[in-house]
Amino acid sequence: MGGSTLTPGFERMEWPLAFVLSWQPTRFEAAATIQDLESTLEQLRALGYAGVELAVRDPAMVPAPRLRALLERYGLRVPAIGTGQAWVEEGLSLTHPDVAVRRAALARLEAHLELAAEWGSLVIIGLIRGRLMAGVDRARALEWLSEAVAHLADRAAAYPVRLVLEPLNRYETDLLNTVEEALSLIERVGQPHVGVLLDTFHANIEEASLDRAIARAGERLFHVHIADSNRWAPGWGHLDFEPVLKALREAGYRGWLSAEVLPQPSREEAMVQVARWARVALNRFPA
Ligand code: LER
Ligand code: MN
Repeated sequence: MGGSTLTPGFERMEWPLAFVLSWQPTRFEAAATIQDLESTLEQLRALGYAGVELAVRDPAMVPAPRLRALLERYGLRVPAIGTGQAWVEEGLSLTHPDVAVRRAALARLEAHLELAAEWGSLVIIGLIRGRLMAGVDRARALEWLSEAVAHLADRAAAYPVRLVLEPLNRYETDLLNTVEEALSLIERVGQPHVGVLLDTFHANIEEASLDRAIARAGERLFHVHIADSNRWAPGWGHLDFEPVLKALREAGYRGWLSAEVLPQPSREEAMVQVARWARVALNRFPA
């Protein structure tokens, strides 16, 4: 397989499509684990995906040369690397009261930057920013977070790699739930290669309007996660994607649509549904 032949219908797609998988077993349920890497990549390619986004707890666990060879064989790119499992599985957080934990989180993200440089990926700062813990007030947590992001942004500029802050819903963190909050931290950091990742599942919970949130992010919108209201594949919940896609087009968005969905009713069926949805939805609103 490989080459540039696309599944019929994908020629007119405005945004390349990716599917989020977890490199290692995880408790984070919206990233299906790669069971058999090669057959999964082959399936993604056959369905017309252009990329696979990888959730990587620790880059030291990833056999980079083998993966690179497989990505080349199936013509897939890695648009972004998710880092949240370092929090979910190990408790690493950029805003932890213990300085040793904060340093470990920062060191882990430095390793993610190196991997991202090799793959040409964005690095996602999602759950690894942590949440407010006893004895830490919000101002202090945001100060630690902006210092950490500024430090990572300096490192990232040298590769170069871009960073994205992902607003997450209130049930997962109490630090940066909306695009507005992410933008104010980004402004504080003041670096052009730090932007926003909008996840339609989180934004549907936290934003007053998805299309206004996209417009507000504007040129700072570097990456998009798609999932329906229930975090199933688009089309299997009740989110109206039409205003979302129109807003992306109006914002001049040129990044990826990366499906971060529950592996329901199975990973394979979710992969097929995302591809089917993309074919219909994106052709309905051509550029
Ligand atoms: C990650 O992209 C995400 O959306 C969160 O729910 C968990 O990190
Ligand atoms: Mn997400």
